[in-house]
Amino acid sequence: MTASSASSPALRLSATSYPGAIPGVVLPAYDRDKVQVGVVHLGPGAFHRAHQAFYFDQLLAKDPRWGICAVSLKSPGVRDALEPQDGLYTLAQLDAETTFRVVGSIVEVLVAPEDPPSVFARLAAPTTRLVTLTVTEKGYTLSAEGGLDETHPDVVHDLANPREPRSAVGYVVEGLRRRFLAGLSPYAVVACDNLADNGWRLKAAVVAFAGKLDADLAAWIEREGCFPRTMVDSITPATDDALRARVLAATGLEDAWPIQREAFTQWVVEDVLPADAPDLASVGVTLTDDVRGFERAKLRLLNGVHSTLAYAGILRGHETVFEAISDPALAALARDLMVQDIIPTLTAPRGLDLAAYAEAILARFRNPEIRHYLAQIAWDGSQKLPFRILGTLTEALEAGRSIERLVIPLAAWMRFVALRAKSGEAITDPLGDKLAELGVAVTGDARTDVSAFLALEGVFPHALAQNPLFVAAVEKAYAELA
Ligand code: CS2
Repeated sequence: MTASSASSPALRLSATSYPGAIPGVVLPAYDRDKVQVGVVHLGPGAFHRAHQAFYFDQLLAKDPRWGICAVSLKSPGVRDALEPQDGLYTLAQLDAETTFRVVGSIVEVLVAPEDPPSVFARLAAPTTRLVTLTVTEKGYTLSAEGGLDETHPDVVHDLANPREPRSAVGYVVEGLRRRFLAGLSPYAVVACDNLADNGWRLKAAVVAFAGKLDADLAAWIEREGCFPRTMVDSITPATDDALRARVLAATGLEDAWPIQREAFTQWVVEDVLPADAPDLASVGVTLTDDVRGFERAKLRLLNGVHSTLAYAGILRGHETVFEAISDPALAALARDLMVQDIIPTLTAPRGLDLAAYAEAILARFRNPEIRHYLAQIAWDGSQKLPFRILGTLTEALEAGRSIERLVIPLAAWMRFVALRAKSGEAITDPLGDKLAELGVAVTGDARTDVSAFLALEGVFPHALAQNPLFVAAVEKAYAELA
């Protein structure tokens, strides 16, 4: 390296600079100028860029129709980072083998609140065949009972102002309304978040929302709408400066927002997509009529145990998943939960050996190449725990099995909330204010503390919160975590 190149600032990743990336970096294997938008994605956070955008990046090498218009529903951060990079970003796969890939599938980034008409135009375009979503659990605006939460402030707003929506459901409905009026077929809506029966729940919420505006529209969506259920999986820790530096060193190009993930990635989609949908199977997506089996197994084994490690791990002073799973007590808890408590509630999809699957998940948690912060997984506990733990727990109760271990993540979450609140740290959760209040007020007395948490609106279904066996088990676990 010459003295001048050592001191000159690095080139920023962009359409003109990327061909000059350090050899070995995987580059788009297609002409980006020929890519058309066929997919609108709502919520282009790290997971979307690690996962669905990676599959479309491979698909574009075979078929240029499936470029992505990424729509941020709230903040301009992704657009501000990616626009100067012509939508390009680096995906670092950090595992036994490390690879760096420049992903080119996002060809447009819109910030919905700044420009709703452009979002509607994309949604209503005949060429748009797929709308995918990663808006996290809370983005589905569902009630604890699972239907559309009509009291949610964004839903209330969107029903009053359907042409200026804020919520994902509001956008999906307005886009569908325009297609309905134009005599177009609906786009397929592919929910890619960790919710049990994600597509079904979304469809029910969309139909309920549309029904408040126009009964014909609701009937059309009910009849013609395609909302496959999916399972998505790839461990994607948040981006940090260490990753930015690593990506710069490996590619020779500066990237304002690279993404990191493990090598493992899986996307299972219910096999109901229309014939003119992209050929996802050709890039490794599993299309199946048994998505439920895959989705339950992943949500309960991986995410359920992730949340357990997050809360119990933080209480034991750990920072990352790797540290937590290296703690023998937590490793034993994780394995016992999987083998003794969760697997008995699952029905294995054809070809999946649940015991081997659980072991493979534990091995992924032991990946030393990534620092996956427990604090990141701990976010939004009020939204995640119902899907990750309460389903397993309710079924165990119904079957008369022990729930002794299954209540540990719940009790650990309560202790975590109290710890954060009492030290004045923010709790990242849609119920954050309420949780902070509760956490400050708890006294350590298991009976009163647990009863205050179980009374939280929208987290614990009423019947469960009233079940004496459940209440006693949570109290015991809570007392033991003192
Ligand atoms: C994690 C998930 O942050 C979390 O809550 O449990 O993001 C998890 O890493 C992914 O679902 C893995 O596919």
